[in-house]
Amino acid sequence: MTQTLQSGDALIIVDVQNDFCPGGALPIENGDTVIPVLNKWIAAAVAAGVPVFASRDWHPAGHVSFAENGGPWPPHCIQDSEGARFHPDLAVPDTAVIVTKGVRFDQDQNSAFDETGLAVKLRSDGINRLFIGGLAEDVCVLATALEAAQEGFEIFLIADGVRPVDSVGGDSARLQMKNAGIQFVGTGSV
Ligand code: VGL
Ligand code: ZN
Repeated sequence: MTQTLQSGDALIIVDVQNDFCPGGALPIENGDTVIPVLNKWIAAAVAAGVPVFASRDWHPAGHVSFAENGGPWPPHCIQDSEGARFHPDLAVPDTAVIVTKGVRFDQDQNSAFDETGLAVKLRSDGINRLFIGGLAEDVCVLATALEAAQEGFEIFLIADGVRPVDSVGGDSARLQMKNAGIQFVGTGSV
């Protein structure tokens, strides 16, 4: 499917941080391969005047989602650490709006819409279509895309700009997104 970015669109880049890439604390296999793909979308968005939002997982030390506290994950994306930085190859534009999540002490926030006010911000900016890519497809991308769809936005998943923590989870995530009416786009046309 080909899609052209236009007024009323936003590009949402989810959690392309060092800890989710090879060598990081919670590495996703080939996680860094989304970067050249998403850089093309970022360039197209900037050229079209379409706003770019970049979310980041930004946990306090000893977060509830860490195994030391009975959570599912190894410690990762600790606030201000090297692992929490956007991958250096990701071309985050100066104009990007950063969405910080995972800061709550009492529970995790996988979705970039979870108590961040992002839906209100996008609506007040006149946005109705979202193009979403990043990491991980079966965790934070999934949660973000599903909540965005629930919020009434038209969603396009950048299918070659996402990678899952595990491939079974990735298949399940695609099915859930498809069932939620989310469309899938490739990068050939951008
Ligand atoms: C994520 C696992 C734990 C993600 C965040 O960004 O997909 N995955 N925290
Ligand atoms: Zn996390």
